[in-house]
Amino acid sequence: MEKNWTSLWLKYHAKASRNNLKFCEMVHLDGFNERSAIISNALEEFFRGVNGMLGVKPSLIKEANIKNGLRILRIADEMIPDEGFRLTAEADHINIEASGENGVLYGIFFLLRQILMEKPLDGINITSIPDIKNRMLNHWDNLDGSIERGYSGSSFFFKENKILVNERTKDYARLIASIGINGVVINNVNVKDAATFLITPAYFDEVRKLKDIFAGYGIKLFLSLNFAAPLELGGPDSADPFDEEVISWWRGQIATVYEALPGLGGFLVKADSEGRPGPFTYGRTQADGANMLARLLKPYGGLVIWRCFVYNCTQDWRDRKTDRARAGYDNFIKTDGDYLDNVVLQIKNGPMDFQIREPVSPLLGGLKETNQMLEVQIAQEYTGHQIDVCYLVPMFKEVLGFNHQSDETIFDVIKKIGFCAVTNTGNDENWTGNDLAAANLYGFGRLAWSVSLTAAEIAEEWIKMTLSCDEETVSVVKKILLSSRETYEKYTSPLGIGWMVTPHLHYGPSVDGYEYSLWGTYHRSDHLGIGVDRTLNGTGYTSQYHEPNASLYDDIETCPEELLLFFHHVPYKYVLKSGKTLIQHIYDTHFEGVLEVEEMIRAWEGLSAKIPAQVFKLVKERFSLQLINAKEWRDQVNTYFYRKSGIKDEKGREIF
Ligand code: GCW
Repeated sequence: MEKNWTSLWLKYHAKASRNNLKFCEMVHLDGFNERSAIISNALEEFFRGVNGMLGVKPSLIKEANIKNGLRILRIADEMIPDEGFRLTAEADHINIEASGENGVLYGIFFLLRQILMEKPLDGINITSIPDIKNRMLNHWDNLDGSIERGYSGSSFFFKENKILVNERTKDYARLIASIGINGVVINNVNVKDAATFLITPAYFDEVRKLKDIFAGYGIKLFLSLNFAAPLELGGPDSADPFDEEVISWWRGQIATVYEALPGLGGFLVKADSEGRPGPFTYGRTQADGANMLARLLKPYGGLVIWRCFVYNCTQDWRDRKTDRARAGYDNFIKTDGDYLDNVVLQIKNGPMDFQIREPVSPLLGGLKETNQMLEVQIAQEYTGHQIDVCYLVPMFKEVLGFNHQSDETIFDVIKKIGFCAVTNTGNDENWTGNDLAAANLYGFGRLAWSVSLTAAEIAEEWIKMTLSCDEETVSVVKKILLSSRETYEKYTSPLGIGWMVTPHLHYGPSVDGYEYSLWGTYHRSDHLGIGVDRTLNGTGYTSQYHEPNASLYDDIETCPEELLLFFHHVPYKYVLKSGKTLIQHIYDTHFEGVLEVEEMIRAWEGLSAKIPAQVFKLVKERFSLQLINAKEWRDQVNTYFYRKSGIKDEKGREIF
């Protein structure tokens, strides 16, 4: 198969600096087996990397007394847990110490990263242990090859209801292992049609191949499950988790699955959500549904990851009391403590749905006795479809660092369980549609490994590995990435209100696109003001937070301004802390957003001689689409609010 995909940040091209050569000429293994899958992959990676970058072909030697090389040794896990590693440089060699094979793999990737970034290995002395236990990617890939909310081509896992296993699969495993990912769900959470059959022998052989490839890189494979599978696979005519026939059907099914696929991580389940069936259909709780599966998975060490994206998607827009933002909390809080220990609740970062600005979901950490995993989306469904640049690491850091209750952050809530992202990959040559969108994939993995890394540090690593270590390139691209989220926010929906997007597609503006819909996604603008009243006088959503956040959000004067319209219905003439009225703020930010995109484009163009030609061209093309999008947003939003409010722009700019 001809390789028509890039190597992203694992770009083992010749590097000028050969200072590191003295550490790369030989390898000695102590306490690890060179033939085990993970170790042999780790060695292969090291050989490939240093061969490409430094032109050396290291040999594996038996004698412990090595010179000019790498000594890999096993230590007790009280010193460094399974996935961690310690790296120390001595005069003529480097030690990688780890208690488990994964640690070795991650240690090697760390070394290669240093070389890629042209950093000397001399004097290195670091211990690295992942901050979060499960670091996962969720693919929304369908078996026909399409990808729900995918903007990077088609699936590289599925095509025409068949599973693809090829060299690209292995390269993908290498890429995500290199950033510390240790779990992957390969199919869409909306499990329909052929995907329901992934848990039947029809697919076992191919799923096993995928599972084994990933296992060789320390990654567990998971499948999304159809809760209504019994009905669709010829089992009982019900999916009621209390029905004995249903339970015994699942018992048999799960036994078959684990016999064929030992070591499978478990299942991800979207139930009672957006038309997917679930326990509510039978008058049971979410815990009843999750526990039924968890009990059966327990003997195999499998996890049930249960999504909390459960809300009424057939709402009446006239109804001002029902509030979609409340739904996750209202549906799950009552079940806190009811879940078996191999159940994990997977909760989106915000209470709505991956908007450019949302408060942190009050369910995260609102639950006290339940395993929780944070879900974010790097597929930019509402944040520019990988056409518009939108580096999301700053947002993820805000969420993890959110002080949700005295001295407890979201990171504290999830660190022992997990962090996952809906991924942005597809079979495009560059994997992520826009080359710059790969910074989100890279960034998610690195952040999940080490939450104290700053968004700037992560961006810099990615740029150096992927584009170039040239100072100007690093500084210009870093600036573009770091300002991109705010820029996107400026030209799209203001102050946390969200939505206003083209229905279904979710790219481009349509201010009233969802205003009179069933989806619970309203901005409630009238001639006096804009925003949803979620205070105690409104939908009462603010009461789902702990103090001090509950009061902070409830009071318009203390509510963080970037979330003002999420929590309050605010008059156009309300004066913000900047001294500007709300309406003027809307106009100003929308004009600024477009100017900032123009500025980014100029900055990118200045790098034409320094960026690989194809990347330069493709990103430039995306930027021109982003500019069109930004102008459309600016003009539609400004015009809409000018017409609603009748208030003119103080600066007299063109509004239609
Ligand atoms: O926002 C919605 C998306 C759906 C997605 C759903 C979910 C997979 O528009 O496409 O379905 O979220 O998260 O389940």
